[in-house]
Amino acid sequence: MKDILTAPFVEDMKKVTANMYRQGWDERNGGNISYMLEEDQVAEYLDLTHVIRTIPTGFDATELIGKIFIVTGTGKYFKNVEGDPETNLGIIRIAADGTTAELLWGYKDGGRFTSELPAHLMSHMVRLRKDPNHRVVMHTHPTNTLAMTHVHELDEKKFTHTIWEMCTECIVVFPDGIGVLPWMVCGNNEIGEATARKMEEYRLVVWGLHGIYGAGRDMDETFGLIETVEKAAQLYMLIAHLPHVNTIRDEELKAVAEAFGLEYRKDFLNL
Ligand code: 2HA
Ligand code: ZN
Repeated sequence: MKDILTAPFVEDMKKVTANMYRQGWDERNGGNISYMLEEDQVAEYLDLTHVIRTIPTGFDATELIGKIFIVTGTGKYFKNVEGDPETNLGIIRIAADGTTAELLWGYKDGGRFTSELPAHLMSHMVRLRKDPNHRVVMHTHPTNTLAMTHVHELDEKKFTHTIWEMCTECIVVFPDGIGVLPWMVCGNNEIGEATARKMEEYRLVVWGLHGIYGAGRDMDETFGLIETVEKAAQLYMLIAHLPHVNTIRDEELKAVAEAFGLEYRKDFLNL
């Protein structure tokens, strides 16, 4: 059996949490990540018949029975993952009842998965139906994106349009746009269900006055989606109060999307 601390999926979690912390997006215990792993991949490092303990999830994830995820721990700080992955991360498998998580590794201090597990697993279910190669759900509190939700209408069409308008490549990175939820209580099944409903249409979901969710096939893609929104939101916060002399017009956004042969939210442009 190989040493799990050398596993590429543990390395991926260490690198991305450290990077997100350095961006200033994940203060204290802010943010959480879940990454679906292949059984074969995990079997190189862990005895899959050995369950350390079971933890109820509080919701039904029948579609994910047998699936294995590496997930950040509740109350844990992104800044500490790199130095002590076994305390700050856990590897769980959804048990045969669909409502229990079997802990295979991690949460060494008796901890458990993120309080946002409902939003994560419900989003995984929806995204896997859309794309069998989907693997990662990421939640974080990017500063400018969050600032923008204080001063911009929380309307999906208007929010996406403003972000697309900020830099030419936004429409190329997320032609499917950005879903937006109003402020809601976090950490429960209700916000999980609302997030997953948005994931039917979008790989990005903004939680008003809280943060953002991204979904993708790997860490780079998912981080890249969020990073691109955050860059555009930063531009918006830099220019919103200044006279706008130049802008990318809707015909130009359409021209970029067409030049890249993309299916995009045509109804989000005013043409
Ligand atoms: O895990 O970000 O939304 C802390 C959070 C909850
Ligand atoms: Zn949060």
